Amino acid sequence: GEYPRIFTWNKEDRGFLPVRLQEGNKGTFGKVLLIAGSRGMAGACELSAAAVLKSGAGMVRAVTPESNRVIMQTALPEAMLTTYEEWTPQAEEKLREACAWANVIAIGPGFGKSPEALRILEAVLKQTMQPLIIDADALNLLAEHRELLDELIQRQQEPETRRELILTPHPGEFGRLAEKKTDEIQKEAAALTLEWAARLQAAFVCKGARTLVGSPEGRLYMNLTGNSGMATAGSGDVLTGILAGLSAQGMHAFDAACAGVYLHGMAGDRAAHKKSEYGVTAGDLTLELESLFPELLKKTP
Ligand code: NPW
Ligand code: AMP
Ligand code: MG
Repeated sequence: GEYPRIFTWNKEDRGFLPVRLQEGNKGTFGKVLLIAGSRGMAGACELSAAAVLKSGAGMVRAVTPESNRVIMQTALPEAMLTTYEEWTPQAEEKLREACAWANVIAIGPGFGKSPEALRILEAVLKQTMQPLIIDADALNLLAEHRELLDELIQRQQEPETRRELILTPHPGEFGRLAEKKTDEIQKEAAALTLEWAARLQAAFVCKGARTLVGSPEGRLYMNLTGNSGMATAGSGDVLTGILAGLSAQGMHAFDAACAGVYLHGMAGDRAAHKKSEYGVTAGDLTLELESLFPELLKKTP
Protein backbone atom coordinates (compact mmCIF):
# COMPACT_ATOMS: atom_id res chain seq x y z
CA GLY A 1 0.00 0.00 0.00
CA GLU A 2 0.86 3.66 0.41
CA TYR A 3 2.77 3.09 3.65
CA PRO A 4 5.54 0.74 4.63
CA ARG A 5 3.90 -2.09 6.55
CA ILE A 6 6.16 -1.64 9.55
CA PHE A 7 8.13 1.41 10.52
CA THR A 8 10.01 2.68 13.50
CA TRP A 9 12.00 5.79 14.38
CA ASN A 10 15.66 6.37 14.71
CA LYS A 11 17.64 9.22 16.17
CA GLU A 12 17.33 11.36 13.03
CA ASP A 13 13.52 11.35 12.98
CA ARG A 14 12.79 13.26 16.15
CA GLY A 15 11.15 16.34 14.68
CA PHE A 16 7.69 15.18 15.69
CA LEU A 17 6.96 17.32 18.74
CA PRO A 18 3.91 19.57 18.51
CA VAL A 19 4.90 23.11 17.53
CA ARG A 20 4.91 25.46 20.53
CA LEU A 21 3.28 28.81 19.60
CA GLN A 22 5.32 31.53 21.33
CA GLU A 23 2.21 33.68 21.88
CA GLY A 24 0.13 30.69 22.99
CA ASN A 25 -1.80 30.56 26.25
CA LYS A 26 -2.82 27.61 28.39
CA GLY A 27 -5.97 27.20 26.29
CA THR A 28 -3.91 27.03 23.10
CA PHE A 29 -1.95 24.08 24.45
CA GLY A 30 -5.07 22.17 25.23
CA LYS A 31 -7.53 21.19 27.95
CA VAL A 32 -7.57 17.54 28.92
CA LEU A 33 -10.44 15.96 30.79
CA LEU A 34 -8.98 12.93 32.55
CA ILE A 35 -11.60 10.53 33.89
CA ALA A 36 -9.60 8.32 36.21
CA GLY A 37 -9.15 6.93 39.69
CA SER A 38 -11.44 5.21 42.14
CA ARG A 39 -11.33 4.62 45.89
CA GLY A 40 -7.95 2.96 46.49
CA MET A 41 -6.66 3.95 43.07
CA ALA A 42 -6.08 7.66 43.42
CA GLY A 43 -2.51 7.01 42.27
CA ALA A 44 -3.50 6.09 38.72
CA CYS A 45 -5.31 9.44 38.42
CA GLU A 46 -2.40 11.42 39.86
CA LEU A 47 0.26 9.68 37.74
CA SER A 48 -1.76 10.14 34.59
CA ALA A 49 -2.66 13.79 35.29
CA ALA A 50 0.96 14.67 36.05
CA ALA A 51 2.02 13.11 32.74
CA VAL A 52 -0.58 15.22 30.88
CA LEU A 53 0.97 18.41 32.25
CA LYS A 54 4.59 17.27 31.80
CA SER A 55 3.83 16.57 28.12
CA GLY A 56 3.12 20.23 27.46
CA ALA A 57 -0.67 20.42 27.65
CA GLY A 58 -2.09 23.63 29.11
CA MET A 59 -4.63 22.27 31.59
CA VAL A 60 -5.91 19.07 33.06
CA ARG A 61 -9.19 18.50 34.90
CA ALA A 62 -9.56 15.17 36.64
CA VAL A 63 -12.96 13.54 37.06
CA THR A 64 -12.58 11.26 40.07
CA PRO A 65 -14.53 10.15 43.18
CA GLU A 66 -14.96 12.72 45.94
CA SER A 67 -12.84 10.50 48.23
CA ASN A 68 -9.80 11.35 46.08
CA ARG A 69 -10.18 15.12 46.38
CA VAL A 70 -7.62 15.83 49.11
CA ILE A 71 -5.14 13.32 47.71
CA MET A 72 -5.27 14.84 44.24
CA GLN A 73 -5.14 18.46 45.35
CA THR A 74 -2.20 17.72 47.63
CA ALA A 75 -0.21 15.58 45.21
CA LEU A 76 -0.91 17.69 42.13
CA PRO A 77 -2.25 21.18 42.88
CA GLU A 78 -1.97 22.10 39.18
CA ALA A 79 -4.84 19.74 38.33
CA MET A 80 -8.44 20.92 38.55
CA LEU A 81 -11.11 18.55 39.80
CA THR A 82 -14.65 17.52 39.15
CA THR A 83 -15.70 14.89 41.68
CA TYR A 84 -18.61 12.51 41.86
CA GLU A 85 -20.18 10.20 44.45
CA GLU A 86 -23.38 8.44 43.45
CA TRP A 87 -24.87 9.00 40.02
CA THR A 88 -27.54 11.73 40.18
CA PRO A 89 -28.92 14.16 37.58
CA GLN A 90 -26.65 16.83 39.16
CA ALA A 91 -23.61 14.57 38.77
CA GLU A 92 -24.57 13.98 35.17
CA GLU A 93 -24.87 17.73 34.57
CA LYS A 94 -21.44 18.35 36.16
CA LEU A 95 -19.94 15.72 33.86
CA ARG A 96 -21.61 17.30 30.84
CA GLU A 97 -20.10 20.70 31.70
CA ALA A 98 -16.67 19.20 32.25
CA CYS A 99 -16.83 17.40 28.91
CA ALA A 100 -17.91 20.58 27.10
CA TRP A 101 -14.82 22.37 28.50
CA ALA A 102 -12.29 19.85 27.18
CA ASN A 103 -10.53 19.51 23.81
CA VAL A 104 -9.46 15.96 24.60
CA ILE A 105 -10.89 13.29 26.89
CA ALA A 106 -8.98 10.35 28.37
CA ILE A 107 -10.77 7.67 30.37
CA GLY A 108 -9.79 4.59 32.30
CA PRO A 109 -6.66 4.63 34.51
CA GLY A 110 -7.66 3.21 37.91
CA PHE A 111 -11.28 3.97 36.99
CA GLY A 112 -12.77 0.78 38.44
CA LYS A 113 -15.91 -0.81 37.11
CA SER A 114 -18.51 0.65 39.48
CA PRO A 115 -22.06 1.42 38.25
CA GLU A 116 -21.05 5.12 38.27
CA ALA A 117 -18.01 4.37 36.12
CA LEU A 118 -20.20 2.57 33.61
CA ARG A 119 -22.65 5.50 33.42
CA ILE A 120 -19.80 7.96 32.93
CA LEU A 121 -18.24 5.88 30.16
CA GLU A 122 -21.60 5.55 28.45
CA ALA A 123 -22.21 9.32 28.59
CA VAL A 124 -18.74 10.07 27.22
CA LEU A 125 -19.11 7.62 24.34
CA LYS A 126 -22.60 8.79 23.37
CA GLN A 127 -22.53 12.51 24.14
CA THR A 128 -19.07 13.76 23.17
CA MET A 129 -17.15 14.02 19.90
CA GLN A 130 -13.68 15.16 21.05
CA PRO A 131 -10.58 13.03 20.53
CA LEU A 132 -10.78 10.21 23.08
CA ILE A 133 -8.21 7.93 24.69
CA ILE A 134 -9.56 4.72 26.20
CA ASP A 135 -7.39 2.78 28.65
CA ALA A 136 -7.47 0.24 31.49
CA ASP A 137 -10.85 -0.18 33.24
CA ALA A 138 -12.68 1.71 30.49
CA LEU A 139 -11.44 -1.02 28.13
CA ASN A 140 -12.53 -3.66 30.64
CA LEU A 141 -16.00 -2.08 30.84
CA LEU A 142 -16.26 -2.14 27.04
CA ALA A 143 -15.25 -5.80 27.04
CA GLU A 144 -17.94 -6.63 29.61
CA HIS A 145 -20.68 -4.55 27.97
CA ARG A 146 -20.51 -5.73 24.38
CA GLU A 147 -23.47 -3.53 23.36
CA LEU A 148 -21.37 -0.45 24.21
CA LEU A 149 -18.42 -1.82 22.25
CA ASP A 150 -20.62 -2.62 19.24
CA GLU A 151 -22.13 0.86 19.33
CA LEU A 152 -18.65 2.42 19.45
CA ILE A 153 -17.59 0.31 16.46
CA GLN A 154 -20.70 1.42 14.56
CA ARG A 155 -20.07 5.09 15.35
CA GLN A 156 -16.47 4.79 14.21
CA GLN A 157 -17.49 3.13 10.95
CA GLU A 158 -19.70 6.14 10.03
CA PRO A 159 -17.75 9.25 8.90
CA GLU A 160 -20.33 11.61 10.51
CA THR A 161 -20.06 10.09 13.97
CA ARG A 162 -16.37 9.10 13.82
CA ARG A 163 -13.93 10.71 16.27
CA GLU A 164 -10.16 10.68 16.82
CA LEU A 165 -9.68 7.63 18.98
CA ILE A 166 -6.76 5.90 20.72
CA LEU A 167 -7.04 2.61 22.60
CA THR A 168 -4.18 1.42 24.82
CA PRO A 169 -4.72 -2.18 25.96
CA HIS A 170 -2.01 -4.39 27.44
CA PRO A 171 -2.30 -8.02 26.28
CA GLY A 172 -4.61 -8.87 29.20
CA GLU A 173 -7.03 -6.07 28.33
CA PHE A 174 -6.75 -6.79 24.60
CA GLY A 175 -7.65 -10.42 25.31
CA ARG A 176 -10.81 -9.38 27.17
CA LEU A 177 -11.79 -7.08 24.31
CA ALA A 178 -11.09 -9.66 21.57
CA GLU A 179 -12.36 -12.59 23.67
CA LYS A 180 -9.03 -14.40 23.35
CA LYS A 181 -6.39 -15.66 25.78
CA THR A 182 -3.42 -13.42 26.58
CA ASP A 183 -0.98 -15.74 24.79
CA GLU A 184 -3.18 -15.90 21.67
CA ILE A 185 -2.99 -12.10 21.54
CA GLN A 186 0.78 -12.15 21.85
CA LYS A 187 1.22 -14.77 19.11
CA GLU A 188 -0.77 -12.72 16.61
CA ALA A 189 -0.18 -9.23 17.98
CA ALA A 190 0.54 -7.48 14.66
CA ALA A 191 -2.44 -8.92 12.75
CA LEU A 192 -4.84 -8.39 15.66
CA THR A 193 -3.62 -4.82 16.23
CA LEU A 194 -4.32 -3.91 12.59
CA GLU A 195 -7.66 -5.74 12.66
CA TRP A 196 -8.81 -3.77 15.71
CA ALA A 197 -7.40 -0.47 14.42
CA ALA A 198 -9.55 -0.90 11.29
CA ARG A 199 -12.61 -2.08 13.22
CA LEU A 200 -12.50 0.92 15.56
CA GLN A 201 -11.00 3.38 13.04
CA ALA A 202 -8.53 4.12 15.81
CA ALA A 203 -4.88 4.28 16.67
CA PHE A 204 -4.69 0.93 18.41
CA VAL A 205 -1.81 0.61 20.88
CA CYS A 206 -0.98 -2.98 21.80
CA LYS A 207 1.34 -2.52 24.77
CA GLY A 208 4.18 -4.79 25.76
CA ALA A 209 7.96 -5.06 25.68
CA ARG A 210 7.71 -4.14 21.97
CA THR A 211 4.58 -2.01 21.79
CA LEU A 212 2.80 -1.94 18.41
CA VAL A 213 0.61 0.88 17.14
CA GLY A 214 -1.79 0.18 14.27
CA SER A 215 -3.62 2.73 12.14
CA PRO A 216 -6.96 2.21 10.36
CA GLU A 217 -5.16 2.40 6.98
CA GLY A 218 -2.84 -0.46 7.90
CA ARG A 219 0.26 1.38 9.07
CA LEU A 220 2.05 -0.46 11.85
CA TYR A 221 4.55 1.22 14.15
CA MET A 222 6.85 -0.93 16.26
CA ASN A 223 8.39 0.78 19.27
CA LEU A 224 12.01 0.12 20.12
CA THR A 225 12.45 2.30 23.19
CA GLY A 226 11.80 1.13 26.75
CA ASN A 227 12.97 -1.64 29.04
CA SER A 228 11.81 -4.09 31.71
CA GLY A 229 11.95 -1.35 34.33
CA MET A 230 8.66 -0.16 32.80
CA ALA A 231 6.88 -3.33 33.86
CA THR A 232 5.88 -1.52 37.07
CA ALA A 233 2.62 -0.35 38.61
CA GLY A 234 1.27 2.80 36.99
CA SER A 235 3.51 2.71 33.93
CA GLY A 236 0.55 2.48 31.54
CA ASP A 237 -1.30 5.22 33.43
CA VAL A 238 1.62 7.55 32.65
CA LEU A 239 1.44 6.59 28.96
CA THR A 240 -2.25 7.53 28.85
CA GLY A 241 -1.39 10.95 30.27
CA ILE A 242 1.34 11.49 27.67
CA LEU A 243 -1.00 10.53 24.82
CA ALA A 244 -3.69 12.88 26.13
CA GLY A 245 -1.15 15.70 26.50
CA LEU A 246 0.12 15.30 22.94
CA SER A 247 -3.41 15.01 21.54
CA ALA A 248 -4.41 18.20 23.37
CA GLN A 249 -1.62 20.00 21.53
CA GLY A 250 -3.22 19.08 18.22
CA MET A 251 -1.52 15.87 17.20
CA HIS A 252 -3.74 13.40 15.36
CA ALA A 253 -4.43 10.05 16.98
CA PHE A 254 -1.88 7.89 15.18
CA ASP A 255 0.93 10.47 15.35
CA ALA A 256 0.25 11.14 19.03
CA ALA A 257 0.17 7.41 19.76
CA CYS A 258 3.48 6.63 18.02
CA ALA A 259 5.25 9.69 19.42
CA GLY A 260 3.85 9.14 22.89
CA VAL A 261 4.85 5.49 23.04
CA TYR A 262 8.32 6.44 21.83
CA LEU A 263 8.72 9.24 24.43
CA HIS A 264 7.38 7.01 27.21
CA GLY A 265 10.00 4.39 26.35
CA MET A 266 12.77 6.98 26.11
CA ALA A 267 11.81 8.29 29.53
CA GLY A 268 11.99 4.70 30.81
CA ASP A 269 15.43 4.25 29.29
CA ARG A 270 16.69 7.39 31.00
CA ALA A 271 15.21 6.35 34.32
CA ALA A 272 16.80 2.88 34.01
CA HIS A 273 20.15 4.44 33.13
CA LYS A 274 20.07 6.26 36.46
CA LYS A 275 18.39 3.67 38.68
CA SER A 276 18.73 0.34 36.81
CA GLU A 277 15.70 -1.55 35.57
CA TYR A 278 15.09 -2.72 39.15
CA GLY A 279 14.65 0.78 40.53
CA VAL A 280 12.33 2.43 38.01
CA THR A 281 8.88 3.47 39.23
CA ALA A 282 6.07 5.04 37.20
CA GLY A 283 6.54 8.54 38.59
CA ASP A 284 10.14 8.47 37.33
CA LEU A 285 8.85 8.21 33.76
CA THR A 286 6.96 11.47 34.12
CA LEU A 287 9.91 13.22 35.74
CA GLU A 288 12.26 12.13 32.96
CA LEU A 289 10.07 13.86 30.36
CA GLU A 290 11.39 17.21 31.55
CA SER A 291 14.96 16.32 30.60
CA LEU A 292 13.91 14.55 27.39
CA PHE A 293 12.23 17.50 25.75
CA PRO A 294 15.28 19.81 25.86
CA GLU A 295 17.35 17.13 24.16
CA LEU A 296 14.72 16.40 21.51
CA LEU A 297 14.34 20.10 20.76
CA LYS A 298 18.06 20.39 20.06
CA LYS A 299 17.67 17.72 17.35
CA THR A 300 14.51 19.20 15.85
CA PRO A 301 15.49 21.10 12.70
P1 NPW B 1 -1.67 -13.00 32.59
O1 NPW B 1 -1.54 -13.17 34.05
O2 NPW B 1 -0.37 -13.07 31.84
O3 NPW B 1 -2.77 -13.81 31.96
P2 NPW B 1 -5.27 -6.28 34.81
P3 NPW B 1 -3.85 -3.97 35.84
C1 NPW B 1 -1.86 -9.36 31.65
C2 NPW B 1 -4.93 0.45 37.71
N1 NPW B 1 -3.65 0.72 38.33
N2 NPW B 1 2.30 -9.05 28.62
C3 NPW B 1 -1.39 -10.35 32.66
O4 NPW B 1 -2.20 -11.50 32.43
C4 NPW B 1 -5.02 0.38 36.20
O5 NPW B 1 -5.07 1.65 35.58
C5 NPW B 1 -3.64 1.57 39.36
C6 NPW B 1 1.48 -10.08 28.87
C7 NPW B 1 -1.70 -9.71 33.99
O6 NPW B 1 -1.97 -10.63 35.01
C8 NPW B 1 -6.31 -0.38 36.02
O7 NPW B 1 -7.40 0.51 36.12
C9 NPW B 1 -2.49 1.86 40.10
N3 NPW B 1 0.42 -10.03 29.70
C10 NPW B 1 -6.33 -1.33 37.23
O8 NPW B 1 -5.35 -0.83 38.11
C11 NPW B 1 -1.21 1.17 39.81
C12 NPW B 1 0.19 -8.88 30.30
O9 NPW B 1 -2.86 -8.59 32.29
C13 NPW B 1 -2.97 -8.93 33.68
C14 NPW B 1 1.00 -7.76 30.10
C15 NPW B 1 -6.00 -2.77 36.87
O10 NPW B 1 -4.96 -2.82 35.91
C16 NPW B 1 -1.43 -0.12 39.04
C17 NPW B 1 -3.06 -7.71 34.56
O11 NPW B 1 -3.99 -6.82 34.02
C18 NPW B 1 -2.43 0.00 37.91
O12 NPW B 1 -1.89 0.70 36.80
C19 NPW B 1 2.11 -7.87 29.22
N4 NPW B 1 2.91 -6.83 28.96
N5 NPW B 1 0.53 -6.75 30.85
C20 NPW B 1 -2.56 2.88 41.17
N6 NPW B 1 -1.46 3.09 41.93
O13 NPW B 1 -3.58 3.52 41.36
C21 NPW B 1 -0.54 -7.22 31.48
N7 NPW B 1 -0.77 -8.52 31.16
O14 NPW B 1 -5.94 -7.40 35.50
O15 NPW B 1 -6.06 -5.54 33.82
O16 NPW B 1 -4.66 -5.32 35.93
O17 NPW B 1 -3.19 -3.80 34.53
O18 NPW B 1 -3.00 -3.87 37.04
P1 AMP C 1 0.28 -1.10 31.99
O1 AMP C 1 0.32 -2.59 32.03
O2 AMP C 1 -1.01 -0.55 31.51
O3 AMP C 1 0.73 -0.47 33.27
O4 AMP C 1 1.32 -0.64 30.89
C1 AMP C 1 2.66 -1.01 30.99
C2 AMP C 1 3.53 -0.10 30.14
O5 AMP C 1 4.90 -0.48 30.31
C3 AMP C 1 3.24 -0.23 28.66
O6 AMP C 1 3.49 1.00 28.03
C4 AMP C 1 4.25 -1.28 28.20
O7 AMP C 1 4.61 -1.14 26.85
C5 AMP C 1 5.43 -0.98 29.09
N1 AMP C 1 6.18 -2.22 29.37
C6 AMP C 1 5.77 -3.24 30.14
N2 AMP C 1 6.70 -4.23 30.17
C7 AMP C 1 7.72 -3.79 29.39
C8 AMP C 1 8.99 -4.35 29.01
N3 AMP C 1 9.39 -5.56 29.44
N4 AMP C 1 9.79 -3.64 28.18
C9 AMP C 1 9.39 -2.41 27.75
N5 AMP C 1 8.21 -1.83 28.08
C10 AMP C 1 7.39 -2.50 28.89
MG1 MG D 1 -2.74 -0.06 32.53
